[in-house]
Amino acid sequence: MAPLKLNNQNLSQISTAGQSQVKVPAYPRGNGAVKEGIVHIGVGGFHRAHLAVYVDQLMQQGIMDYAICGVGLTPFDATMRDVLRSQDHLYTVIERSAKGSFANVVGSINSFLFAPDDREAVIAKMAHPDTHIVSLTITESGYYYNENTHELQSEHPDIQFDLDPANKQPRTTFGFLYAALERRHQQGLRPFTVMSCDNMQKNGAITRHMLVSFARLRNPELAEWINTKAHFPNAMVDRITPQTSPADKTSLAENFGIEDAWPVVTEPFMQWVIEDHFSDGRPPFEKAGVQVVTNVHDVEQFEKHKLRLLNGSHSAIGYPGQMAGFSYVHEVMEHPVYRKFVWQMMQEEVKPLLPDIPGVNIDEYCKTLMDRFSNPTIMDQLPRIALNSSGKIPQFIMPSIAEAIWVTGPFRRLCFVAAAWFRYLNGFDDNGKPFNVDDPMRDELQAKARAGGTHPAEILSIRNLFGDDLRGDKRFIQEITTAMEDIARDGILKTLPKYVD
Ligand code: CS2
Repeated sequence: MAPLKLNNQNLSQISTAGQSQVKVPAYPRGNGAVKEGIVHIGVGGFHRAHLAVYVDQLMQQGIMDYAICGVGLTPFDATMRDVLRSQDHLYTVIERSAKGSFANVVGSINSFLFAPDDREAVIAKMAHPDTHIVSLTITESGYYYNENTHELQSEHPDIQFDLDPANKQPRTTFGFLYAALERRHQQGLRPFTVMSCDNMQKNGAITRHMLVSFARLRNPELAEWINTKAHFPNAMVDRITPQTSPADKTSLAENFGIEDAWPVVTEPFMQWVIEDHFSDGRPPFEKAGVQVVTNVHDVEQFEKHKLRLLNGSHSAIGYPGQMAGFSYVHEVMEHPVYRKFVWQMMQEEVKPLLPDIPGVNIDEYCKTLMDRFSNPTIMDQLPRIALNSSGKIPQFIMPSIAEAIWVTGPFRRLCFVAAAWFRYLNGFDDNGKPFNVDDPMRDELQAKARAGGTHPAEILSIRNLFGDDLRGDKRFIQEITTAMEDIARDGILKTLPKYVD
Protein backbone atom coordinates (compact mmCIF):
# COMPACT_ATOMS: atom_id res chain seq x y z
CA MET A 1 0.00 0.00 0.00
CA ALA A 2 1.22 3.51 -0.79
CA PRO A 3 2.31 5.45 2.30
CA LEU A 4 -0.24 7.86 3.76
CA LYS A 5 0.52 11.54 3.79
CA LEU A 6 0.83 12.82 7.32
CA ASN A 7 -2.11 15.09 8.22
CA ASN A 8 -5.02 15.22 10.67
CA GLN A 9 -7.36 13.42 8.37
CA ASN A 10 -5.12 10.38 7.94
CA LEU A 11 -4.14 10.04 11.60
CA SER A 12 -6.33 7.11 12.59
CA GLN A 13 -5.41 5.15 9.48
CA ILE A 14 -1.73 5.92 10.03
CA SER A 15 -1.76 4.32 13.46
CA THR A 16 -2.24 0.91 11.91
CA ALA A 17 -1.20 1.30 8.27
CA GLY A 18 2.43 0.13 8.34
CA GLN A 19 4.03 -3.13 9.35
CA SER A 20 4.70 -1.69 12.80
CA GLN A 21 2.29 0.23 15.01
CA VAL A 22 2.60 3.97 15.24
CA LYS A 23 1.59 6.05 18.24
CA VAL A 24 -0.48 9.06 17.12
CA PRO A 25 -2.10 11.93 19.06
CA ALA A 26 -5.27 10.66 20.73
CA TYR A 27 -6.20 14.23 21.67
CA PRO A 28 -8.26 16.65 19.55
CA ARG A 29 -6.27 19.06 17.42
CA GLY A 30 -6.84 22.61 16.17
CA ASN A 31 -7.55 25.96 17.71
CA GLY A 32 -10.90 25.23 19.35
CA ALA A 33 -9.46 22.23 21.17
CA VAL A 34 -6.19 23.60 22.51
CA LYS A 35 -4.61 26.78 23.79
CA GLU A 36 -1.14 27.74 22.68
CA GLY A 37 0.56 28.39 26.01
CA ILE A 38 4.12 28.08 24.71
CA VAL A 39 5.75 30.07 21.92
CA HIS A 40 8.98 28.40 20.86
CA ILE A 41 11.73 30.14 18.87
CA GLY A 42 13.97 27.75 16.91
CA VAL A 43 12.02 24.73 15.67
CA GLY A 44 14.76 22.31 14.63
CA GLY A 45 15.34 18.61 15.19
CA PHE A 46 16.25 19.05 18.83
CA HIS A 47 13.10 20.96 19.79
CA ARG A 48 10.94 18.49 17.91
CA ALA A 49 12.61 15.53 19.69
CA HIS A 50 12.62 17.14 23.15
CA LEU A 51 10.30 19.89 24.44
CA ALA A 52 7.63 19.16 21.83
CA VAL A 53 7.69 15.46 22.81
CA TYR A 54 7.28 16.27 26.52
CA VAL A 55 4.35 18.57 25.67
CA ASP A 56 2.85 15.89 23.42
CA GLN A 57 2.97 13.47 26.36
CA LEU A 58 1.11 16.02 28.50
CA MET A 59 -1.50 16.48 25.79
CA GLN A 60 -1.94 12.70 25.65
CA GLN A 61 -2.89 13.06 29.33
CA GLY A 62 -5.48 15.76 28.55
CA ILE A 63 -3.42 18.86 29.44
CA MET A 64 -4.41 21.13 26.58
CA ASP A 65 -3.40 24.68 27.59
CA TYR A 66 0.24 24.47 26.60
CA ALA A 67 0.32 23.56 22.93
CA ILE A 68 3.21 25.11 21.04
CA CYS A 69 3.28 27.88 18.47
CA GLY A 70 6.62 27.45 16.67
CA VAL A 71 8.52 30.51 15.49
CA GLY A 72 11.28 30.75 12.89
CA LEU A 73 13.39 33.89 12.89
CA THR A 74 15.84 33.17 10.08
CA PRO A 75 15.35 32.65 6.34
CA PHE A 76 16.45 29.00 6.84
CA ASP A 77 13.23 28.38 8.76
CA ALA A 78 11.11 28.77 5.62
CA THR A 79 11.38 25.04 4.87
CA MET A 80 10.15 24.13 8.34
CA ARG A 81 7.21 26.52 7.85
CA ASP A 82 6.28 24.91 4.55
CA VAL A 83 6.67 21.34 5.77
CA LEU A 84 4.72 21.83 8.97
CA ARG A 85 1.94 23.77 7.30
CA SER A 86 1.58 21.11 4.61
CA GLN A 87 1.01 18.39 7.21
CA ASP A 88 -1.19 20.15 9.81
CA HIS A 89 1.98 20.73 11.90
CA LEU A 90 2.28 17.01 12.55
CA TYR A 91 5.61 15.19 12.28
CA THR A 92 7.07 11.83 13.22
CA VAL A 93 9.70 11.11 15.85
CA ILE A 94 11.58 7.90 15.03
CA GLU A 95 13.40 6.44 18.03
CA ARG A 96 16.16 4.03 17.12
CA SER A 97 18.32 1.65 19.11
CA ALA A 98 19.37 -1.99 19.19
CA LYS A 99 15.82 -2.73 20.35
CA GLY A 100 14.43 -1.55 17.02
CA SER A 101 12.67 1.48 15.59
CA PHE A 102 9.58 3.09 17.06
CA ALA A 103 7.55 5.85 15.44
CA ASN A 104 5.47 8.44 17.28
CA VAL A 105 3.48 11.10 15.50
CA VAL A 106 3.68 14.29 17.55
CA GLY A 107 0.88 16.84 17.53
CA SER A 108 1.96 19.36 20.16
CA ILE A 109 3.04 22.00 17.65
CA ASN A 110 -0.24 23.65 16.77
CA SER A 111 0.90 26.47 14.50
CA PHE A 112 4.02 28.07 13.08
CA LEU A 113 4.94 31.71 12.52
CA PHE A 114 7.77 32.66 10.19
CA ALA A 115 9.04 36.03 11.37
CA PRO A 116 10.26 37.28 7.95
CA ASP A 117 6.64 36.88 6.72
CA ASP A 118 5.16 38.95 9.52
CA ARG A 119 7.21 40.14 12.47
CA GLU A 120 4.29 41.89 14.14
CA ALA A 121 2.38 38.59 14.27
CA VAL A 122 5.21 37.07 16.33
CA ILE A 123 5.18 39.96 18.80
CA ALA A 124 1.39 39.80 19.09
CA LYS A 125 1.52 36.05 19.69
CA MET A 126 4.05 36.39 22.49
CA ALA A 127 2.01 39.20 24.03
CA HIS A 128 -1.23 37.20 23.88
CA PRO A 129 -2.71 36.37 27.32
CA ASP A 130 -2.75 32.63 26.49
CA THR A 131 1.04 32.65 26.10
CA HIS A 132 2.69 31.76 29.40
CA ILE A 133 6.13 30.63 28.28
CA VAL A 134 8.47 31.68 25.48
CA SER A 135 11.05 28.95 25.00
CA LEU A 136 14.27 29.14 23.01
CA THR A 137 16.55 26.87 21.01
CA ILE A 138 18.59 29.55 19.30
CA THR A 139 22.12 28.08 19.71
CA GLU A 140 24.95 29.77 21.57
CA SER A 141 25.36 32.50 18.97
CA GLY A 142 21.72 33.56 19.35
CA TYR A 143 22.47 34.91 22.82
CA TYR A 144 25.03 37.56 21.76
CA TYR A 145 26.96 36.61 24.87
CA ASN A 146 30.59 37.66 25.23
CA GLU A 147 32.37 34.71 26.95
CA ASN A 148 35.14 36.98 28.12
CA THR A 149 33.27 39.92 29.62
CA HIS A 150 30.08 37.93 30.30
CA GLU A 151 28.16 40.88 28.88
CA LEU A 152 25.79 41.40 25.97
CA GLN A 153 27.52 42.09 22.66
CA SER A 154 25.69 45.39 22.51
CA GLU A 155 27.84 46.68 19.64
CA HIS A 156 26.72 43.86 17.36
CA PRO A 157 24.91 45.36 14.33
CA ASP A 158 21.79 43.20 14.86
CA ILE A 159 21.53 44.26 18.49
CA GLN A 160 22.17 47.89 17.50
CA PHE A 161 19.37 47.62 14.96
CA ASP A 162 16.94 46.25 17.54
CA LEU A 163 17.97 48.85 20.10
CA ASP A 164 16.82 51.66 17.83
CA PRO A 165 13.22 52.44 18.90
CA ALA A 166 12.48 53.58 15.34
CA ASN A 167 12.87 49.98 14.12
CA LYS A 168 9.59 48.19 14.73
CA GLN A 169 10.64 45.01 12.91
CA PRO A 170 13.00 43.20 15.28
CA ARG A 171 15.75 40.89 14.04
CA THR A 172 17.03 39.23 17.20
CA THR A 173 15.34 37.10 19.84
CA PHE A 174 15.90 39.92 22.33
CA GLY A 175 14.21 42.44 20.03
CA PHE A 176 11.11 40.23 19.90
CA LEU A 177 11.10 39.41 23.61
CA TYR A 178 11.47 43.08 24.50
CA ALA A 179 8.68 44.25 22.17
CA ALA A 180 6.30 41.55 23.47
CA LEU A 181 7.12 42.16 27.12
CA GLU A 182 6.66 45.90 26.66
CA ARG A 183 3.18 45.20 25.31
CA ARG A 184 2.33 42.82 28.16
CA HIS A 185 3.44 45.45 30.63
CA GLN A 186 1.20 48.05 28.98
CA GLN A 187 -1.70 45.60 29.05
CA GLY A 188 -1.24 44.75 32.71
CA LEU A 189 -0.31 41.11 31.97
CA ARG A 190 2.37 39.15 33.74
CA PRO A 191 5.62 38.63 31.92
CA PHE A 192 5.93 35.21 30.34
CA THR A 193 8.67 32.88 31.49
CA VAL A 194 11.66 32.86 29.17
CA MET A 195 12.77 29.24 29.06
CA SER A 196 16.11 28.53 27.42
CA CYS A 197 16.46 25.02 25.99
CA ASP A 198 19.99 25.63 24.76
CA ASN A 199 23.06 23.74 25.75
CA MET A 200 24.77 26.34 27.89
CA GLN A 201 25.87 26.37 31.48
CA LYS A 202 23.52 28.71 33.39
CA ASN A 203 21.36 29.10 30.31
CA GLY A 204 18.55 30.77 32.25
CA ALA A 205 20.80 33.20 34.10
CA ILE A 206 22.54 34.16 30.85
CA THR A 207 19.21 34.69 29.10
CA ARG A 208 18.08 36.94 31.94
CA HIS A 209 21.29 38.94 31.94
CA MET A 210 21.30 39.40 28.15
CA LEU A 211 17.62 40.41 27.95
CA VAL A 212 17.76 42.75 30.94
CA SER A 213 20.96 44.35 29.58
CA PHE A 214 19.23 44.84 26.25
CA ALA A 215 16.14 46.29 27.94
CA ARG A 216 18.24 48.69 30.05
CA LEU A 217 19.57 50.23 26.86
CA ARG A 218 15.99 50.78 25.65
CA ASN A 219 14.04 51.60 28.80
CA PRO A 220 15.49 51.12 32.31
CA GLU A 221 12.06 51.07 33.90
CA LEU A 222 10.83 48.20 31.77
CA ALA A 223 14.17 46.46 32.35
CA GLU A 224 13.51 46.64 36.06
CA TRP A 225 10.04 45.16 35.63
CA ILE A 226 11.46 42.30 33.56
CA ASN A 227 14.26 41.71 36.03
CA THR A 228 12.02 41.57 39.05
CA LYS A 229 8.89 39.96 37.60
CA ALA A 230 9.99 37.60 34.82
CA HIS A 231 11.54 34.20 35.46
CA PHE A 232 14.28 32.50 33.48
CA PRO A 233 14.69 28.92 34.72
CA ASN A 234 18.06 27.27 34.26
CA ALA A 235 17.82 23.88 32.62
CA MET A 236 19.82 20.91 31.45
CA VAL A 237 18.46 19.48 28.22
CA ASP A 238 19.57 16.21 26.67
CA ARG A 239 18.66 14.08 23.71
CA ILE A 240 21.00 13.19 20.85
CA THR A 241 19.23 14.21 17.67
CA PRO A 242 21.07 13.71 14.37
CA GLN A 243 20.13 15.53 11.19
CA THR A 244 17.40 13.81 9.20
CA SER A 245 18.67 12.08 6.05
CA PRO A 246 16.72 11.18 2.89
CA ALA A 247 17.06 7.50 3.89
CA ASP A 248 15.14 8.23 7.09
CA LYS A 249 12.14 9.42 5.09
CA THR A 250 12.25 6.37 2.85
CA SER A 251 12.45 3.94 5.74
CA LEU A 252 9.59 5.71 7.51
CA ALA A 253 7.44 5.25 4.41
CA GLU A 254 8.48 1.61 3.96
CA ASN A 255 8.30 0.44 7.55
CA PHE A 256 5.58 2.60 9.01
CA GLY A 257 3.54 3.61 5.98
CA ILE A 258 3.96 7.35 6.66
CA GLU A 259 4.82 10.01 4.15
CA ASP A 260 6.46 12.74 6.23
CA ALA A 261 8.52 15.45 4.53
CA TRP A 262 10.70 16.00 7.61
CA PRO A 263 10.66 13.36 10.35
CA VAL A 264 13.08 13.48 13.29
CA VAL A 265 15.40 10.61 14.19
CA THR A 266 16.60 10.30 17.76
CA GLU A 267 17.71 7.95 20.53
CA PRO A 268 15.34 6.51 23.16
CA PHE A 269 17.12 8.42 25.97
CA MET A 270 15.84 11.85 26.93
CA GLN A 271 16.38 14.04 29.96
CA TRP A 272 15.37 17.49 31.10
CA VAL A 273 16.17 18.97 34.49
CA ILE A 274 14.67 22.41 35.05
CA GLU A 275 14.40 24.89 37.88
CA ASP A 276 10.90 25.49 39.16
CA HIS A 277 10.87 29.22 38.42
CA PHE A 278 7.98 30.33 36.23
CA SER A 279 6.42 33.80 36.14
CA ASP A 280 3.05 33.02 34.59
CA GLY A 281 2.26 29.40 35.43
CA ARG A 282 3.51 26.19 33.86
CA PRO A 283 2.21 22.81 32.82
CA PRO A 284 2.80 19.87 35.17
CA PHE A 285 5.97 18.87 33.34
CA GLU A 286 6.66 16.22 36.00
CA LYS A 287 3.80 14.17 34.56
CA ALA A 288 5.88 13.68 31.44
CA GLY A 289 9.01 12.65 33.36
CA VAL A 290 10.74 16.04 33.53
CA GLN A 291 12.88 16.58 36.65
CA VAL A 292 11.55 19.90 37.97
CA VAL A 293 13.78 20.95 40.87
CA THR A 294 13.64 23.78 43.36
CA ASN A 295 17.34 24.16 43.96
CA VAL A 296 19.33 26.26 41.47
CA HIS A 297 22.46 24.53 42.60
CA ASP A 298 21.10 21.11 41.51
CA VAL A 299 20.46 22.26 37.97
CA GLU A 300 23.91 23.77 37.70
CA GLN A 301 25.49 20.48 38.76
CA PHE A 302 23.45 18.50 36.22
CA GLU A 303 24.32 21.00 33.51
CA LYS A 304 27.98 20.79 34.34
CA HIS A 305 28.02 16.99 34.22
CA LYS A 306 26.22 16.95 30.91
CA LEU A 307 28.16 19.70 29.14
CA ARG A 308 31.57 18.50 30.26
CA LEU A 309 31.00 14.75 29.85
CA LEU A 310 28.51 14.38 27.01
CA ASN A 311 29.18 17.46 24.94
CA GLY A 312 32.90 17.51 25.80
CA SER A 313 33.19 13.90 24.59
CA HIS A 314 31.21 14.76 21.51
CA SER A 315 33.81 17.43 20.76
CA ALA A 316 36.53 14.84 21.36
CA ILE A 317 34.81 12.57 18.86
CA GLY A 318 33.80 15.27 16.39
CA TYR A 319 36.86 17.39 15.56
CA PRO A 320 39.64 14.80 15.65
CA GLY A 321 37.20 12.25 14.20
CA GLN A 322 36.43 14.36 11.18
CA MET A 323 40.14 15.14 10.71
CA ALA A 324 40.82 11.39 10.73
CA GLY A 325 38.25 10.82 7.98
CA PHE A 326 35.37 9.30 10.00
CA SER A 327 31.79 10.31 9.17
CA TYR A 328 29.65 9.16 12.12
CA VAL A 329 29.95 9.11 15.91
CA HIS A 330 29.46 5.33 16.22
CA GLU A 331 32.27 4.70 13.66
CA VAL A 332 34.69 6.56 15.89
CA MET A 333 33.51 4.50 18.86
CA GLU A 334 34.22 1.31 16.94
CA HIS A 335 37.91 2.25 16.70
CA PRO A 336 39.46 0.55 19.76
CA VAL A 337 42.12 3.16 20.51
CA TYR A 338 39.79 6.07 19.96
CA ARG A 339 37.16 4.44 22.18
CA LYS A 340 39.70 4.13 24.97
CA PHE A 341 40.70 7.74 24.47
CA VAL A 342 37.12 8.95 24.95
CA TRP A 343 36.67 6.83 28.07
CA GLN A 344 39.99 7.90 29.58
CA MET A 345 39.38 11.57 28.88
CA MET A 346 36.07 11.35 30.74
CA GLN A 347 37.38 9.25 33.60
CA GLU A 348 40.88 10.62 34.17
CA GLU A 349 40.51 14.27 33.26
CA VAL A 350 36.89 15.44 33.37
CA LYS A 351 35.31 13.36 36.15
CA PRO A 352 37.71 14.49 38.92
CA LEU A 353 36.60 18.09 38.31
CA LEU A 354 32.89 17.41 38.70
CA PRO A 355 30.78 17.75 41.84
CA ASP A 356 28.98 14.75 43.30
CA ILE A 357 25.25 14.80 42.71
CA PRO A 358 23.25 12.82 45.26
CA GLY A 359 21.60 9.90 43.51
CA VAL A 360 23.81 10.10 40.41
CA ASN A 361 26.50 7.51 39.88
CA ILE A 362 29.00 9.26 37.67
CA ASP A 363 30.65 6.05 36.44
CA GLU A 364 27.27 4.71 35.39
CA TYR A 365 26.57 8.02 33.68
CA CYS A 366 29.84 7.70 31.72
CA LYS A 367 29.04 4.11 30.76
CA THR A 368 25.60 5.14 29.52
CA LEU A 369 27.27 7.83 27.45
CA MET A 370 29.61 5.27 25.88
CA ASP A 371 26.55 3.19 24.93
CA ARG A 372 24.68 6.19 23.59
CA PHE A 373 27.66 7.27 21.47
CA SER A 374 27.99 3.71 20.17
CA ASN A 375 24.37 3.46 18.97
CA PRO A 376 24.88 2.64 15.27
CA THR A 377 21.22 3.01 14.33
CA ILE A 378 20.90 6.78 14.68
CA MET A 379 23.81 7.60 12.35
CA ASP A 380 24.85 10.78 14.16
CA GLN A 381 26.91 12.86 11.75
CA LEU A 382 30.29 14.32 12.76
CA PRO A 383 29.67 17.54 10.80
CA ARG A 384 26.59 18.06 12.99
CA ILE A 385 28.70 17.71 16.12
CA ALA A 386 31.30 20.04 14.62
CA LEU A 387 28.78 22.75 13.69
CA ASN A 388 29.19 26.17 15.37
CA SER A 389 32.33 25.14 17.17
CA SER A 390 33.12 28.66 18.39
CA GLY A 391 30.13 28.31 20.72
CA LYS A 392 31.11 24.81 21.84
CA ILE A 393 34.84 24.41 22.52
CA PRO A 394 34.96 27.43 24.88
CA GLN A 395 32.14 25.81 26.89
CA PHE A 396 32.72 22.09 26.63
CA ILE A 397 36.53 21.74 26.67
CA MET A 398 38.32 24.93 27.75
CA PRO A 399 36.72 25.22 31.22
CA SER A 400 37.85 21.67 32.06
CA ILE A 401 41.40 22.55 31.00
CA ALA A 402 41.35 25.74 33.07
CA GLU A 403 40.02 23.94 36.14
CA ALA A 404 42.48 21.06 35.76
CA ILE A 405 45.30 23.61 35.74
CA TRP A 406 44.03 25.22 38.95
CA VAL A 407 43.85 21.91 40.76
CA THR A 408 46.99 20.59 39.03
CA GLY A 409 45.12 17.66 37.57
CA PRO A 410 45.81 15.96 34.22
CA PHE A 411 44.61 17.67 31.02
CA ARG A 412 46.69 16.25 28.16
CA ARG A 413 43.78 14.58 26.42
CA LEU A 414 41.68 17.71 26.61
CA CYS A 415 44.60 19.59 25.03
CA PHE A 416 44.71 17.05 22.23
CA VAL A 417 41.04 17.79 21.50
CA ALA A 418 41.61 21.56 21.53
CA ALA A 419 44.67 21.12 19.27
CA ALA A 420 42.66 18.97 16.86
CA TRP A 421 39.99 21.66 16.77
CA PHE A 422 42.57 24.37 15.99
CA ARG A 423 43.72 22.27 13.06
CA TYR A 424 40.17 21.39 12.02
CA LEU A 425 39.52 25.11 11.54
CA ASN A 426 41.80 25.09 8.47
CA GLY A 427 39.10 23.10 6.69
CA PHE A 428 41.16 20.09 5.49
CA ASP A 429 41.29 16.59 6.91
CA ASP A 430 44.43 14.50 7.37
CA ASN A 431 44.21 13.33 3.76
CA GLY A 432 43.96 16.89 2.47
CA LYS A 433 40.26 16.54 1.71
CA PRO A 434 38.47 19.89 2.16
CA PHE A 435 35.33 20.25 4.28
CA ASN A 436 33.10 23.15 5.23
CA VAL A 437 33.67 24.80 8.59
CA ASP A 438 30.15 25.90 9.43
CA ASP A 439 30.46 28.62 12.06
CA PRO A 440 29.28 32.22 12.45
CA MET A 441 32.91 33.17 13.23
CA ARG A 442 34.43 31.10 10.44
CA ASP A 443 36.36 33.84 8.65
CA GLU A 444 38.07 35.10 11.76
CA LEU A 445 38.78 31.60 13.08
CA GLN A 446 40.22 30.41 9.79
CA ALA A 447 42.41 33.46 9.35
CA LYS A 448 43.83 32.96 12.85
CA ALA A 449 44.28 29.20 12.41
CA ARG A 450 46.18 29.75 9.16
CA ALA A 451 48.30 32.57 10.55
CA GLY A 452 49.12 30.57 13.70
CA GLY A 453 50.29 27.36 12.02
CA THR A 454 51.25 24.94 14.77
CA HIS A 455 51.22 27.59 17.48
CA PRO A 456 48.02 28.33 19.45
CA ALA A 457 48.69 32.02 20.25
CA GLU A 458 46.73 33.45 17.32
CA ILE A 459 43.53 31.56 18.04
CA LEU A 460 43.80 32.07 21.77
CA SER A 461 44.00 35.80 21.14
CA ILE A 462 40.28 35.85 20.31
CA ARG A 463 39.35 37.39 23.60
CA ASN A 464 35.59 37.04 23.51
CA LEU A 465 36.00 33.27 23.19
CA PHE A 466 38.94 32.52 25.43
CA GLY A 467 39.54 35.39 27.82
CA ASP A 468 42.97 35.64 29.43
CA ASP A 469 43.02 32.65 31.74
CA LEU A 470 44.92 30.16 29.64
CA ARG A 471 47.19 32.18 27.43
CA GLY A 472 49.77 32.84 30.10
CA ASP A 473 49.96 29.27 31.38
CA LYS A 474 53.21 27.67 30.29
CA ARG A 475 52.15 24.05 30.84
CA PHE A 476 49.05 24.57 28.78
CA ILE A 477 50.86 26.32 25.93
CA GLN A 478 53.48 23.61 25.87
CA GLU A 479 50.97 20.73 25.89
CA ILE A 480 48.84 22.20 23.19
CA THR A 481 51.76 23.21 20.97
CA THR A 482 53.17 19.67 21.17
CA ALA A 483 49.79 18.22 20.22
CA MET A 484 49.43 20.67 17.33
CA GLU A 485 52.88 19.81 16.02
CA ASP A 486 52.30 16.07 16.31
CA ILE A 487 48.93 16.26 14.60
CA ALA A 488 50.33 18.44 11.78
CA ARG A 489 53.21 16.03 11.21
CA ASP A 490 51.63 12.61 11.79
CA GLY A 491 47.85 13.08 11.58
CA ILE A 492 45.23 12.27 14.21
CA LEU A 493 45.30 8.49 14.24
CA LYS A 494 49.07 8.22 14.55
CA THR A 495 49.15 10.81 17.30
CA LEU A 496 46.22 9.41 19.28
CA PRO A 497 48.05 6.41 20.88
CA LYS A 498 50.32 8.87 22.69
CA TYR A 499 47.23 9.95 24.64
CA VAL A 500 45.95 6.50 25.58
CA ASP A 501 47.32 4.37 28.42
C1 CS2 B 1 26.17 17.86 20.41
C2 CS2 B 1 24.79 18.08 20.97
O1 CS2 B 1 26.07 19.53 18.81
C3 CS2 B 1 26.70 19.08 19.75
O2 CS2 B 1 27.73 19.55 20.16
O3 CS2 B 1 27.05 17.49 21.42
O4 CS2 B 1 23.90 18.49 19.98
C4 CS2 B 1 24.27 16.83 21.66
O5 CS2 B 1 23.90 15.85 20.74
C5 CS2 B 1 23.11 17.18 22.55
O6 CS2 B 1 23.51 18.16 23.45
C6 CS2 B 1 22.61 15.96 23.28
O7 CS2 B 1 21.75 16.36 24.27
